[in-house]
Amino acid sequence: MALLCVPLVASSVEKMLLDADRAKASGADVVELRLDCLKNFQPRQDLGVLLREKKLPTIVTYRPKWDGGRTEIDEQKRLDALRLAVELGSDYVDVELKVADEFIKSISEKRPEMLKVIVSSCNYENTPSVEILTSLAAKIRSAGADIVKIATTAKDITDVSRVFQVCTSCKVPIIGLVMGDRGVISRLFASKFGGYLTYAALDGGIESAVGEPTIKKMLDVYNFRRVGRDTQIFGLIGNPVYHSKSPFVYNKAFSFLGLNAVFVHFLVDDLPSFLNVYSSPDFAGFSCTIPHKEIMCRSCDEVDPIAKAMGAVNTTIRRDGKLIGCNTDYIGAISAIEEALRAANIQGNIPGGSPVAGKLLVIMGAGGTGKALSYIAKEKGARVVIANRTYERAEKLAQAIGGQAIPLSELEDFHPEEEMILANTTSVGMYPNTGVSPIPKHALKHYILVFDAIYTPRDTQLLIDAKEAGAIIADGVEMFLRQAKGQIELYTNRSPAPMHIMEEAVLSKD
Ligand code: NAP
Ligand code: DHK
Repeated sequence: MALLCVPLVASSVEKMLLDADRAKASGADVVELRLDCLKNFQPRQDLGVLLREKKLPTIVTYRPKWDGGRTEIDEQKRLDALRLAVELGSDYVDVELKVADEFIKSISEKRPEMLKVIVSSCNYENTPSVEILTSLAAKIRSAGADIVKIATTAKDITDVSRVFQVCTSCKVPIIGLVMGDRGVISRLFASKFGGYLTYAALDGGIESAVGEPTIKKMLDVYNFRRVGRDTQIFGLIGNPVYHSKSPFVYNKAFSFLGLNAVFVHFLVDDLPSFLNVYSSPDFAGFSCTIPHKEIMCRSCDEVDPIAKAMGAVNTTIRRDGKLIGCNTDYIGAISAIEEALRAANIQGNIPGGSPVAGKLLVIMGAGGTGKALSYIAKEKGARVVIANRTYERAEKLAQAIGGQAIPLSELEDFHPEEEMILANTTSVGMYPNTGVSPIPKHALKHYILVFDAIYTPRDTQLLIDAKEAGAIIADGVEMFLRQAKGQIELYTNRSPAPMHIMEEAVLSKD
């Protein structure tokens, strides 16, 4: 299992010691002293205190400015400080490949038995080919590394697969890290693909490298300690995607069910390329969100007939080497709306049928969720109007389901009837752009019920306005739980899904 290391990047020794205590309390296995972050660093005095007080195995790193370090440092003084760290009992030192040979020779006389030298190579531009990375690992090894460290930068999430390949085949301990918000899975899956150690920030906003999740997220959201070589991987594909609570909620369900599985965020730019690269059985299934549901429908090997009719897939499972697509959004959305109408004793015009039957349902949005909801609402007897920013998409969807289209910009003056139902399936009002609504508040008085698919935040501006306008509201958390039920039962092959665990998780403030 990979070790979890927290880099300490404080500018004073006192703060670094406090952070070291917090890192231990947060569950770190190792801390890294980034000496280049210290202001007025006094090697003998400061290293003496930092290493005498150490409560966890410690890596001493003194990154030079020419390799991404924070301060200009005289090279000899820098290497002297690293040699002093060895003398004072550091468990590891991290030294750059460029100076590794000279440094390792210089400590050979008085090298403590327990010391491990990490020889690192950082690429802040890109992630080279497997061939280049493999020869780099060999070069680092021949420089005398006890632990090979290769850090690269992700331009696309598929870059990480090359570092996974190198880690899996490396014959000595290796740290493989891909920096950037498209490289996060290199940290989450370090234990699965043979990494010796990975890094996590102590607090948000003080990452030592871009895209470095906090240790709390690694442990509480991504179940880092439960990931091993045989762990099944699931995740949500999207862009944006880090707003989603699915990983937090689904990993609670996996843990409750005792499954060796993990669910993560996949920040994906190009869906076909992602699916082509991460096509092994290890990648057991994907949820899908903005903006990939329609492309996912065309990318699966087989698609459930309802999802195919909608042209949107939000759920995929790998079976016998095939990616099977279906849709749980439609059940999630329509049942949230129907539940709210029934709770208000509002019936439809078909005895015993859906309360939306006969009603005019105005759907804002013509993307994956808009398609799913309009399809099922029509099936249930509602009259559907599609309002969308890109009018052509509204027209195309309205034609497909036998409804009416209207430009979103004209919706505020659209009220042919009273007692209409309004549904938002646009991403307007979703974190981090909260406080905005896709429709002016004054238009809401014409609606008996307003639904918002967005669930981060739960109380969107649209729902706040709708409540004040006196409408019944149905929120995205209700939809999330209903669509999640179907996904969890599919991913775990267990039924019913542990809804009490999932509801507690989605409503928790974490
Ligand atoms: P999608 O396929 O990308 O569709 C996005 C829709 O939003 C499109 O109709 C798009 O209009 C519209 N849109 C985006 N930005 C806009 C803007 N600035 N002004 C007006 N319209 C805008 O996304 P999706 O997968 O359907 O998801 C849509 C939303 O529903 C997301 O917020 C997602 O988180 C949420 N959702 C929640 C759940 C849940 O479980 N609660 C489930 C599914 C979806 P154009 O066609 O003009 O681009
Ligand atoms: C959002 C969607 O669009 C759903 O279809 C997914 C996901 C869940 C989310 O976690 O935000 O199934």
